[in-house]
Amino acid sequence: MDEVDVPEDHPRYQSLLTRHRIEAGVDAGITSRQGLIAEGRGEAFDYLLGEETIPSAERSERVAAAHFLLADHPVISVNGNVAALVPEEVVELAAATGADLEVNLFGRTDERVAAIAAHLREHGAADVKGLTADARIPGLSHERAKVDADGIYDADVVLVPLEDGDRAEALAAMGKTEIVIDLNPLSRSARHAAVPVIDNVLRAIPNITRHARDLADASREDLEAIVESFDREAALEDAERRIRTGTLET
Ligand code: PTJ
Repeated sequence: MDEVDVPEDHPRYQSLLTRHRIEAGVDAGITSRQGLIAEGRGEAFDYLLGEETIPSAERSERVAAAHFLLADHPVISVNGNVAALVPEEVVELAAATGADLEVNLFGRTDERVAAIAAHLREHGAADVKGLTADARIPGLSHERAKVDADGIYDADVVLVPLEDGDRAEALAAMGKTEIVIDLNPLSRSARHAAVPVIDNVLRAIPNITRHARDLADASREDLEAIVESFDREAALEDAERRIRTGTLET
């Protein structure tokens, strides 16, 4: 995909680049048309958050990295927006943490699953799951229930970037730890996540990778201490406060 021809000093450079990537994702059969709407919604929240990683999100990102490193089988779930926005970055996160990448779509078609898997391989992924879809998440009636038996179904930690739905609850009911990246702290997924990361996926994925590399030699005890000290309610409240009042936790 070609990047858009926008001068880097344009005040909305990042936003225009992001929109272009989503548009190009739709043209390439990777992103759904609903993905355009999701992007618009995300942008509005990002604008109110100051288009930066707020301190509580940075803490959530470190906790997410610790969960990845403690996990027996971590999986990164990839949808059409994630594939368009951060293909290389999810491949790097998977490499830094030993996680699997699995395509999981709300608007699932075989063509789109295949296009996303090919796109991830072009960006360096060795193995992409989600094509077999030989297991189901209990209690979900839509297409996101379709998962690989040796992928999300078997995972103990699942990273779900960017969706607003009921999968977080269903995965939690299966005993999995769910890390959700979503710019909306009021979204259903964020509110049900063990670790809500209220940040743009463009910043959150590289940040989690950086923390994972930084924690690569940490002991299990240290990683567990990071996980146990996390306050998910405070992370959600802090992001909501920033959006509503423009102020951060003191
Ligand atoms: O590729 P598919 O078929 O699986 O479909 C994916 C979409 C995103 C279309 C589908 O999951 C959907 O419709 O999602 P929603 O209900 O629009 O929710 C998307 C959530 O992600 C919203 O809460 C947005 O605020 C948030 N969001 C949008 N862009 C970003 C984001 N969060 C983090 N980073 C972003 N760049």
